[in-house]
Amino acid sequence: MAAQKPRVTVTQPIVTLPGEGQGSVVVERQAARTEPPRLYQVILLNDDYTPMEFVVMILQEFFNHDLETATQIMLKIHHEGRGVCGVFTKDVAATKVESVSTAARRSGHPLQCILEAA
Ligand code: TYC
Repeated sequence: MAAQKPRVTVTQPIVTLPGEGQGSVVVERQAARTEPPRLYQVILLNDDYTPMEFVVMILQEFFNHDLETATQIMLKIHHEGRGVCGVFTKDVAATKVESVSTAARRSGHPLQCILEAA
């Protein structure tokens, strides 16, 4: 796996020791700069077997879409082969993929759910 880019930049305190300056110690602390978290799309893939109603239920239950939006997303996947269910931080996106995949397997459907960097 590729190395993660560090997301927190911490600037070290600057210390001036006695004898180097005016005989006093100066500590400057600069605020840590936190970059926003990377985001990941959770994507559903089309297949020929999973019932449309099951996909709509998944979009409502796991991604909090209303019935109309869930139906539109399901139809987009059905026609175009894939569709975005939502965008999340990595841990949340990975948990969604796991939960959807488990629910699909339990119901005997081949529905595929993946994540992609946004
Ligand atoms: N193509 C499926 C059918 O005709 C419906 C479907 C939609 C399946 C979206 C998967 O991610 C999916 N029953």
